[in-house]
Amino acid sequence: GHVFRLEDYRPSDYLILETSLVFRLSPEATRVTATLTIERRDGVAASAPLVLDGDGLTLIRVAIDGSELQSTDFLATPDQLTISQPPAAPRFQLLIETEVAPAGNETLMGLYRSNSVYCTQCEAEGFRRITYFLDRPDILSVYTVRIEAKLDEAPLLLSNGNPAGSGNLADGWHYAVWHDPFPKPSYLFALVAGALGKVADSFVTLSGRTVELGIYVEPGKERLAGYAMDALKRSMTWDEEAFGREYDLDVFNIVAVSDFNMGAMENKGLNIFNDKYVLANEETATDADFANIEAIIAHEYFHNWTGNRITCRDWFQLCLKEGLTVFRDHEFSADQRSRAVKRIAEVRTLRAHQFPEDQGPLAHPVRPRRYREINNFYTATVYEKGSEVVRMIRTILGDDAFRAGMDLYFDRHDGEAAAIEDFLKVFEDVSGRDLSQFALWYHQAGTPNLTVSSTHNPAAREFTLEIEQSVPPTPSESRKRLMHIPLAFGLVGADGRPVAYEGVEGATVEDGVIHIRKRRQVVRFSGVAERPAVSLNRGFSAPITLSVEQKADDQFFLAGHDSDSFSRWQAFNTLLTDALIAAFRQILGGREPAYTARLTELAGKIAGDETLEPAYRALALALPGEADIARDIGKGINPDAIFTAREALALAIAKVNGQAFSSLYDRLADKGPFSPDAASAGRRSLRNILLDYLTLLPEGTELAARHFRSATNMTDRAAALTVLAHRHRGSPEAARALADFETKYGGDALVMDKWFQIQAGVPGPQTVETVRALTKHAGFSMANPNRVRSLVGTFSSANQTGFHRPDGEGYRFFAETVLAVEKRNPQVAARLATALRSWRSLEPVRQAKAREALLKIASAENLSADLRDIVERTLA
Ligand code: B3K
Ligand code: ZN
Repeated sequence: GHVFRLEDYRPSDYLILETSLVFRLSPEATRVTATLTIERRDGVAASAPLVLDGDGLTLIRVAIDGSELQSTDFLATPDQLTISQPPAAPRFQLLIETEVAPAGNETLMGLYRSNSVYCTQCEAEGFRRITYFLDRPDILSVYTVRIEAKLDEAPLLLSNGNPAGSGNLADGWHYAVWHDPFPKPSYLFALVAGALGKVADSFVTLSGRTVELGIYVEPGKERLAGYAMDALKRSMTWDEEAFGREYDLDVFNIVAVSDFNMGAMENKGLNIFNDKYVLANEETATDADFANIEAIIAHEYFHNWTGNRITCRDWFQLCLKEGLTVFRDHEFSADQRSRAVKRIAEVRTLRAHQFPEDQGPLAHPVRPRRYREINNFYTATVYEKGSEVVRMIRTILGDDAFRAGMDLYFDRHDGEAAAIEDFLKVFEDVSGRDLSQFALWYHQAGTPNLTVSSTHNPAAREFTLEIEQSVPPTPSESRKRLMHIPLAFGLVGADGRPVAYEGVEGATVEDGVIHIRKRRQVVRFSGVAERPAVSLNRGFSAPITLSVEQKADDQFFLAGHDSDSFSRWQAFNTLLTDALIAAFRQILGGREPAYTARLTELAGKIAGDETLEPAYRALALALPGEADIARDIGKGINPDAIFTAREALALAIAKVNGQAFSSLYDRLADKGPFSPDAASAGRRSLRNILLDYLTLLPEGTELAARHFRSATNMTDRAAALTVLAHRHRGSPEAARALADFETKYGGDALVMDKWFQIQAGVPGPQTVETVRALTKHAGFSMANPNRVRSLVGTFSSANQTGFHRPDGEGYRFFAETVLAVEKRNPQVAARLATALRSWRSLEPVRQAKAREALLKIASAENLSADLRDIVERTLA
């Protein structure tokens, strides 16, 4: 396949100032007439050919300025339309008529049908599946869209912008016209047509304009859209308050569809969502679902400024909109919920998804320099690490200068397609700082590591930190440059208070942040009489790994007393991880794993500490996941030994704290009506993690079954079902609960996803057979991304012992399934295939089997560009 390179960017010879589209919708043969106002860029020779992108298109006709072109005037293939001699005039009108078949489109890119609703997905390069176009994000055009459809088939006709007329046509057809005054790139185009139910509301902006809000869902599901609407209005208010950003059209619409390749899409004024991130009530959605809905509604809405008003010059700049918008949605959730809890959750996600990416064969910089298939770069690195980089800019500049920089960014680049350099420049301009070393965070892949050791000299009253940075090699980047790492820290005294110091040498230290810029820095704090415990990377100020020589006493002390709540959580989490890794080694050495009472008792103390929020306590009690432990071990991974170590620690904690956990569990029972708010969700999460421990003790199965039966919301019901299916697998109680759940929710595909997911996650060698059987279940479909991700995605990326079965059966099933999915939907298949990216860290037997599976995929015939790219990079 062709490799696209950042350095090859050049502006196009032609611009498309205006785009008028007429759709005559029909499932098998939709006619699309595009009339494009084309302008030759200044200085471009009149002889420059006009080359438009297409993808699988059928051309009907082409005309320029009203006259039909003869077949000798152009060259059309399904993937390109070339007009080798455009008119000499600098501006002309090009008319293109194409025909597309939405009904058979299972790629879910371009125009397709989901539950007989016509909808579109154009990012990144789907618009070229609708008409020939300069399908690149730096071509900004003003769109007018007329949609014609049969009234009974599609009573609702939506596109971007504001409504601009509608009416009836002959033979039971009707039409609607939409006009979007804001020039936009083609990837933000959207169309929806069908029979949908509507939830309506309105919002008055800061300057007093009224915006009509609509959320469209499958008819009959309107009552499930209330939470999403509430989240939307809160997002609109928040963006005005936090960033001074007001909404700019008369209407804002959201449509929920059942077949969608990712979470949602920020099309201008017409966001299209995976219905999983819209539909919710207590009966069908867990607290995690509510939190995701809130975050994704906010994320897509925030794109209106970061992505739509200011878009990307080219796809290498994807993080310009994605990293920044993730940062914005993180801040929104932190403000709406608990900042401390949110931060811990973010870091857990980053470590679970981005760290393994950055440490494996698919590692790439936040701003990549090359790609073969852009859809494979919507990654945790671009999104999550991209967000961390924006956060570091704020840490370095401080809140006020950061906000001033953002204001300048909106001011300076509104209406433009910008690059990362433009983004960094506004912060340099407002602060006078030099961010050139910092910019490496965008350009260099890999997770930096800091090795830290400390000494205290009481006689000299000096405390010294020795800090050394390294950045591991990543694919095609073997030599790394030194980074600028903002390391937030605290020196904590025996009373838990900050230890004062008089002076500091060896690094710039500002506002509790050490600026690491060199390979090795010795930071000396003078006037320090007592030896402090050192709390490092507070608030996770930098997305790095730390190797700290720390006394266990200090670590225990920080786990109980660090005033930075993130670092306090981290201290306990590190103690747990260290103990689990030691146990893993004991198990491999044929010994029984052993855990100290000091550790298991601390778990009890945290659980019962009423000064801490319940959600925080729940996060502390959640043991590091099997994959987290594997990542920290690094190589020679035997997932079965990790599983055994982790189960033994859970049991040890349960045994020591059984009584206390049990009475806390009783006290936390929900009283009163359900509320999805963060505090109530936090209490449920603490109670459900206590359940998890308690069911390891005698009569645990009965307790879990009772929890399941008495649950009055999906959070508790799904938690109990998980415990039963995972910890009490094979028990009659587990079988009964699974059957009950299926009977009750068999008709609700989104709820059944949880049922697939829970069974796909059951640890142990038998699960591959269960999952294989479930692919034949009536509720399962290889064509629906949510089903595939729930069953096959969960099995391959969240079931360590099941997927990594030593005989390779998990991998064989995986290879077959990836290839089956690929036939319909290459994008989803490629994403699924990343589950094997860490294959080289496995012990040799599994490693060989995993490689066989990858080779099997690689050698399949007619492999899509999407899947080929992932598999070849993974094997390289
Ligand atoms: N921008 C979209 C993602 C598009 C993915 C294309 N393969 C959703 C989002 O990040 O908001
Ligand atoms: Zn986004």
